[in-house]
Amino acid sequence: MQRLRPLLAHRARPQKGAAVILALLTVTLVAGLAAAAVGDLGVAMDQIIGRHDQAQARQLARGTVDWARNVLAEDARTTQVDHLGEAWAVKVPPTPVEEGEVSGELQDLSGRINLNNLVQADILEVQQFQRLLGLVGVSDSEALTLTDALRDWLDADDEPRLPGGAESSWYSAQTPARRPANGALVAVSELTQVRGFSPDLVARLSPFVATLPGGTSNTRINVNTAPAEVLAAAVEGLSLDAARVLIVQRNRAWFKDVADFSARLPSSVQNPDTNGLATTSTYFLATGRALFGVSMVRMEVLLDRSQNWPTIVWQKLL
Ligand SMILES: [Ca+2]
Ligand SMILES: [Ca+2]
Repeated sequence: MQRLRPLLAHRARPQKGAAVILALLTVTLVAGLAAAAVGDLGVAMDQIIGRHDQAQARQLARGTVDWARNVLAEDARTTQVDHLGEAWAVKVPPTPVEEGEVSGELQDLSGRINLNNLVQADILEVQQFQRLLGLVGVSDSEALTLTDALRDWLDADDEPRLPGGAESSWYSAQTPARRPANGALVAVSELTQVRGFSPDLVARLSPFVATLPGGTSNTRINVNTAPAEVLAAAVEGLSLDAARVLIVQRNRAWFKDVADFSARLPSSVQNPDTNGLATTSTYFLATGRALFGVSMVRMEVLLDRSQNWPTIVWQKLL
């Protein structure tokens, strides 16, 4: 019994989180439906059932995103550290509301490597990305070429880096011809446009990378939410096996701060560079799904919590 108790205490947390979230969700959705009802008055005459359901479903999906922003704001107000045992990390399962159903989840994107940071000439981030490529099975020489090509895709100029870069001279000669973005990536899927990034490689990288705006200081990697591959890529000398051990330990006791993380690294890691690391998260992807009558709506929103109230960077209706 003695040994069981801490385990049970740990398990109890997500359930409490779920209760809090469902309570918050109900409040937001009722408010959302009331707003939708008022909005309906002006267009009532030309509404057919399908369009009405579509509008209600959209409103419900928006409600789940408002809910997500509330949960994140509350979290920022009450905690200094972000980890996967917190209320925001609890998925809302399909939950009946009125004539429909909603579900949603928040994904932390600060536990990933931000591809857009590669445009800066920061050697640490370039090496982190190259280590990540190695971890998903890319050879060292190919990793160098891929990194050059990606940095050319992102940077503003049209001068190919040597030896592995590619700019408009290369892309315009392809079939079909295309142009490098010479700017930030918005979605990870855009990576397939960059020379050398096959759909298969992009699929292998996808769980570990993000395309976030903002400079390095906003997109430090949260060691409390990063998967083992990202930790191993982020810290030179940390093997994937050692990173997996750290994650098991993290599930029992979250890293209080970056110093705590450094202290718990294996002795094989000498003088870790912790500049790009954090125990807090700034960017979250909120996904809301709503069903109303005959309509289903899925909404994705990128939220920036650098101020306490999360702002919307972009939103997509799917
Ligand atoms: Ca937190
Ligand atoms: Ca360029």
